[in-house]
Amino acid sequence: MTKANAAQLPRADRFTAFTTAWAPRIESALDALLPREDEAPAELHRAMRHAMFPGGKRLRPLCALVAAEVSGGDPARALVAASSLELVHTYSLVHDDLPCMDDDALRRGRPTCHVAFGEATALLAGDALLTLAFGAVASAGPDAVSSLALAAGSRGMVGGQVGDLAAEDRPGAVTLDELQWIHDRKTGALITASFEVGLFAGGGRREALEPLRRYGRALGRAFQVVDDILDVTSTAAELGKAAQKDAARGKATYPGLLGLVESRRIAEALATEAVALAPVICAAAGGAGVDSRRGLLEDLAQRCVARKT
Ligand code: GRG
Repeated sequence: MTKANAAQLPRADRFTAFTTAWAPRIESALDALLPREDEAPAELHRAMRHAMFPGGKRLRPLCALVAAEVSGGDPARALVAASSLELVHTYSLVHDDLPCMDDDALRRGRPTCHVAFGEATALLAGDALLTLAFGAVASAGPDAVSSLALAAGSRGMVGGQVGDLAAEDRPGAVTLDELQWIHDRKTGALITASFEVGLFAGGGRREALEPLRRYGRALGRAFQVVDDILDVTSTAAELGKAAQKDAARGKATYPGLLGLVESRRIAEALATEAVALAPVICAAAGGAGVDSRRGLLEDLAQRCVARKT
């Protein structure tokens, strides 16, 4: 989408229009990155593709491309690095679904990777997706690689997953602060890194980095609170994954601790916090098209809380 086109759209449509323009390019970039199904070892490559296509919302690569755009960089330059975020995210879903973790049979409306290919192949498909991600993000340079490594590792997503599993052993005893600690790592770290990687890869203005990080943290928190809410209020058919699973596993969640109404209020407050950062990010990035870029960030935040899947 050109800046001229974006400026003519009603503000609430900007993230939708951005997604319409970029989602097919994300699919093509992922398709080009993944080995073909007939390349040996074919079973492993089939499993990787099963996990990756058809995808989900592709939120993390879209966040990276939004970051490139709003920081004054070039989203096209960021496309391969943006795809690395989806590779890491999809690996985490494959491993998260394994019997030793959440033990789920449905993901993105299809049998989970281990149900379709067996546990060993699913484990290795996750490993291979993670490794592929680092090859892809390398195109954006050392800052992007460091950002992704920190977010994906024991100080980020994997650390959050450990906290999440440990919390299952003491249902009812997890505090709100502990829950936020888990969410910030399990979900928030990769979402925040998406904005960092997008700025680095797209060649955006470094002045926008810190406010974009703060935006990413608020968005990541809002996203996981909504995930907790949807687990209670939606069906598996709507989500394409198991529903009503958190309570059954004794997981600590926002609705479990605070109820649905208060959880919804918190998600909206977090989106408002992110929206308030939009003008700060655009001012730090400088350049033309501020209204359009601000609208893109505002709409992305609002879409994350209004989402149904
Ligand atoms: C290293 C053995 C090993 C396991 C790692 C890191 C990990 C397991 C799990 C990550 C934790 C995780 C899956 C967090 C949940 C985050 C979340 C809200 C996932 C759903 O994301 P969406 O809604 O999914 O963006 P789609 O399908 O749309 O991409």
